[in-house]
Amino acid sequence: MRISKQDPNTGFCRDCLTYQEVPEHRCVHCGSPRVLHHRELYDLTVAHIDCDAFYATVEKRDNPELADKPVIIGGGRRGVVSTACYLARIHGVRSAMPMFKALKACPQAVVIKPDMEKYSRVGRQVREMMQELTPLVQPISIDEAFLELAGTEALHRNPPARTLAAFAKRVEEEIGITVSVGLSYCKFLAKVASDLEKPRGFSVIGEAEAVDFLKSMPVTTIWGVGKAFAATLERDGITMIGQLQEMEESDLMRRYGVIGQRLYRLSRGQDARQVHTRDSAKSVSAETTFNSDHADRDTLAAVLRSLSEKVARRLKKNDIAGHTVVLKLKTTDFKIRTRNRRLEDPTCLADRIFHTGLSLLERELDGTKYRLLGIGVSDLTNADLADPPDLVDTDAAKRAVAERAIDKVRDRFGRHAVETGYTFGKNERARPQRDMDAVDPEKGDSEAG
Ligand code: TTP
Ligand code: MG
Ligand code: MG
Repeated sequence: MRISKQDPNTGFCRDCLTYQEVPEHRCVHCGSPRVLHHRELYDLTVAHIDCDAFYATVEKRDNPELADKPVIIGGGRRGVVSTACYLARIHGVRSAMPMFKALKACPQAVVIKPDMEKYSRVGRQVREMMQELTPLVQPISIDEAFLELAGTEALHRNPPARTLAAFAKRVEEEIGITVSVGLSYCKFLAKVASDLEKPRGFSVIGEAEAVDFLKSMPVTTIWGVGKAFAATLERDGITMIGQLQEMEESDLMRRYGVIGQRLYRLSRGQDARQVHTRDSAKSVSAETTFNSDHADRDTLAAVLRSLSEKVARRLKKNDIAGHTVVLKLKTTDFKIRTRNRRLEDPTCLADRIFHTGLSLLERELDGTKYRLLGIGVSDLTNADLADPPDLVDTDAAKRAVAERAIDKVRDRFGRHAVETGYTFGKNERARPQRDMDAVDPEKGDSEAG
């Protein structure tokens, strides 16, 4: 489907946006080497935009003296690197590295404590600018989002590719930071593309070359395949996407369940996920008021488990997931305590909701008696980004697979066909549960997950 009258042989310069009739190496107008050419350049509409070394770039913007210095953002409570500028990365500094190790690799680095409020502000500015391109912006984190630009060419009088290049230029000029753009026909490859040429990158992956391109990439390129799951695959002799491309769908599904099906499709560049806007105003939760007050862990954990399952069931039914887990407690003197934790990835799994809720609950077990317990998730997103196979640990991944299996049994035989150790025989303790759909959780202690 042609979406523009542009000749596919025509490229354009990312610096001055001048169209280039012949695939010259440098721009005919400004001499910039940043000229884009691609057979499908004017057919592709799905973009992923990610800011370059985000926190570090913001700090460099605000202090020109740092421009030529290696900068590391981090420290604080956990003593790890949040991010490092590209100069520091040359020395091997990486996100999540312990700070002492980072400083061993790059002793001359300037270390700056994160200023989250500032980064949120800048992230919001970038997002607002994205929303001027299209209403279909799906934020993924503080510094990145997917954008669907189909149907925007009349508005911008430009094909999506050129609109995106103009956007990157505008972010540099008006906000003072840089972004990288990935353009493709699906979300998976748009995300892969945005990472290919960082910083200030603009990469295009078309339909024609997708399978070939993926063939030589490591399996970790696939969204959700992190360290733990990659190790599982490696044990089975699979390290490259090309190997997945040669496997049967049934074989992959037999080995890895639903994740196998995802591997089958993504390895072939098949990704039907749409760009969705995020509805962050709502939450899904369930709560229970007890017949008598409780302070002991076992009782509260059992109730928490069954409430988590209820929340998860509702999330799954609606194909949504929550990024933040919210625990709510009411003491005997009617004081409400809410505790939040933001997860690495959104979840729709009872197991993750429960375990996150339990760790929040355990800190409140100081002998206080509670008359109400609630659990929920907020920051709702579409379920397609939820629970990547590489959950924090392999045990959690196994429990996730088990949960999917239990869901299937329950779908067929009813909710009580399977009871877990935590809920078995304990459902009578509580009064009928009250649900609170679509309610904003009260603000409570917030902490990074
Ligand atoms: P990323 O987009 O993953 O990384 P980045 O923007 O720093 O660098 P890149 O150019 O590769 O995109 O994350 C965005 C911000 O999130 C990052 O600037 C700091 C923060 N962050 C952490 O605090 N801890 C982490 O482990 C990671 C990966 C990111
Ligand atoms: Mg980034
Ligand atoms: Mg990012």
